[in-house]
Amino acid sequence: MSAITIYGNRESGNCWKGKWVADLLGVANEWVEIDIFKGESRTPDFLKLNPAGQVPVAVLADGRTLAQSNAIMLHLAEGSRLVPTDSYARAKMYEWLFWEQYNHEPSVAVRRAELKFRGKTEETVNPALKDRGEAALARMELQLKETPYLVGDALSLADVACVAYTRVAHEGGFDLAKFPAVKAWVARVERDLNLASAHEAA
Ligand SMILES: N[C@@H](CCC(=O)N[C@@H](CS)C(=O)NCC(=O)O)C(=O)O
Repeated sequence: MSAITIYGNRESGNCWKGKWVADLLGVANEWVEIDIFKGESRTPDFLKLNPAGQVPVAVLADGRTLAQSNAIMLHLAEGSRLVPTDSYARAKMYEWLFWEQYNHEPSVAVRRAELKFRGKTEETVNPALKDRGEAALARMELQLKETPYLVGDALSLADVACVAYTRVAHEGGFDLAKFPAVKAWVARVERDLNLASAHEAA
């Protein structure tokens, strides 16, 4: 695949996903930092790239644009080892991708954003986010007690999507010690993606 440009924010797990996949698969990529806290994702120029006003956005070599972190990963990883060839395994990967966006990110990532960037405290943050986030981590624990990766024995986009905010879950007040299989999987996937441990860096 030819080079892509990723418009992203360095604090955003959604933005890391496409960068990690491009790096792992050897797709040349350029990163353009967008300061979402200063409104740079709402300027007229940015809205031409993504009318939804969100990062990440990928711009392909021919100028076409693509938003939504999981769509960007899927485009980059088409035909690669990160997408299972077996149709059932591939559908299980999609199951995790959709689940991540509806159940995991809206609790684990949002609680982190509230505490880390929006000035909320353990006292003022929406109390429902903790229960919902822990339920999401428990769902992953159930699977990862059975298999080393979310879909069987091999790394797939399901792992890349779900690890993005799980590896920084402690910044949202979640304790991965309660989810030992998830904790071991985070270390495994970080190794596979050639990432330094986010937990130790914290
Ligand atoms: N479902 C989208 C979510 C994108 C998203 O929420 N982006 C956030 C950063 S993580 C953003 O751009 N926020 C700034 C804004 O909405 O103005 C994806 O997976 O790409």
